[in-house]
Amino acid sequence: MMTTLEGQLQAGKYKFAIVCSRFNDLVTNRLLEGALDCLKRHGAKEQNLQIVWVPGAFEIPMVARKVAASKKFSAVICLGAVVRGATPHFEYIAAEVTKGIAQAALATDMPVIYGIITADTQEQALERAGSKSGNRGFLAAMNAIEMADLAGQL
Ligand code: INI
Repeated sequence: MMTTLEGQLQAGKYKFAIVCSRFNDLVTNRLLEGALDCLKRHGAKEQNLQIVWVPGAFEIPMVARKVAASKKFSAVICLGAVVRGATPHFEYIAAEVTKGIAQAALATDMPVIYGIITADTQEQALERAGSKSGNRGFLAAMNAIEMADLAGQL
């Protein structure tokens, strides 16, 4: 008989850490609001939520990995905004945070969710943080709930 595994969107029994970067905080505060809104609307309890601030997206992977390795949480949600400037800085930061988040998940066997906006302009970033094109923080939290539940079944 065929069996199917999939995570349910019920957050009540899970603990979540949110690693959020302060750089571009006009955008990241909105991502954080979206993530918290999603978690609470899906039943997460306030006492089971931990927010960890870091200076910039570059710092997210190391902190996410440490938080994931503590095994105190069911999933770690990473929120940041990398906005293109006049220099190649953007490419370096975007590449490192992307690779680092994947490594944090693989190294700890823990859902570490990628809620990083990469955009050409701050306007584009804001569009993805709740103004025009949804809120990537909300979506990241939704993915975290599903993955926390799926990981529990594996
Ligand atoms: N950090 C970001 O989160 N977003 C950016 O767009 C960004 N840019 O473009 O410079 C950025 N830089 C800071 C970086 O993440 C580190 O905090 C800093 O380099 C110290 O390690």
